[in-house]
Amino acid sequence: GKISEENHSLSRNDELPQCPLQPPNLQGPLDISFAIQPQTMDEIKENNPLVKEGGSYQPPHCTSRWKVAIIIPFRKRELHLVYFLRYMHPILQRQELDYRIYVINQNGTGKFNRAKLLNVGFTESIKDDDFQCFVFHDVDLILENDKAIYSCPENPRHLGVANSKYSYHLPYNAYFGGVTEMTKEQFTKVNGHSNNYWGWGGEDDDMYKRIKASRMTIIRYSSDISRYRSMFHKRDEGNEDNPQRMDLLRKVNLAMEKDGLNSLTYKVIANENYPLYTNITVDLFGPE
Ligand code: UDH
Repeated sequence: GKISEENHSLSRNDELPQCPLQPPNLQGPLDISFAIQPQTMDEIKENNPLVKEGGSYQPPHCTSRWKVAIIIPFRKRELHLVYFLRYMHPILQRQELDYRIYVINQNGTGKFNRAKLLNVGFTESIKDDDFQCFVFHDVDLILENDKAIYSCPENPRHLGVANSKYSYHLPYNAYFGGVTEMTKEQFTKVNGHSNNYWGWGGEDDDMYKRIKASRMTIIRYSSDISRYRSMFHKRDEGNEDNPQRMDLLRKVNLAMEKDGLNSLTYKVIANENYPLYTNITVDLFGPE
């Protein structure tokens, strides 16, 4: 029955030693190219035999120190997702994480809402498992150095420090975009992301303000390891500049208590375990 199965996996886990603080198989700087042919999902699966249905992994020889949900906001970026899975699965395994990849796919053609998708990913993933921390990860960014470990941080961590799109420089000091990581406690303390940013821009600055208003500091790895290569894309349909973002940003400190995880409404259209990731297609109830 179910109970004895659970007991079995628990006792097996208990016998494994904790993974070392420094994973032994990290490679450092990585060769990332988008010029090479994309692989098929079947090929990527073959190259990652230990990844389980739904896109999860646990190190076979040790108990991971960190249980991490990777949350990807998504709509119509299939090719980016192929490269993401191809490059990121091996990196996350070398980092000896206990992880699962969630693709949160916005249904329909209405205005895109990146931050609300991230809130959905958080809310849905904690129904599956006891994740300790959450990496909010754009699909078009690939880590170029596996020493930037996606470990659960003691303070909210900005990972998208050096991005090829910005000539590997932080565009501004208060930048909190691209890839970020927060523990469950940190994320719930700020009431998650805002749900009100429809279209492009501002939602990452909003989160920066929430963190500051909650008296937390932001940490970063150095730019030589927290490096990302970004995949080229044209402006997406349905993600035009949001003209309201400046107004919204002025009111973060007042609004954050009522706008976030505690006001999140959505409808799950599909929740599917694919071989390399969990796909959650969601209706966000957009303004149009
Ligand atoms: N995303 C999708 N589909 C979309 C839009 C966004 O999957 O249609 C996701 C994807 O994970 C992407 C992330 O949301 O990596 C952020 O996308 P973005 O297009 O908002 O951000 P990016 O910085 O592009 O990649 C900016 C477009 C040009 C900006 C010009 C500013 N004036």
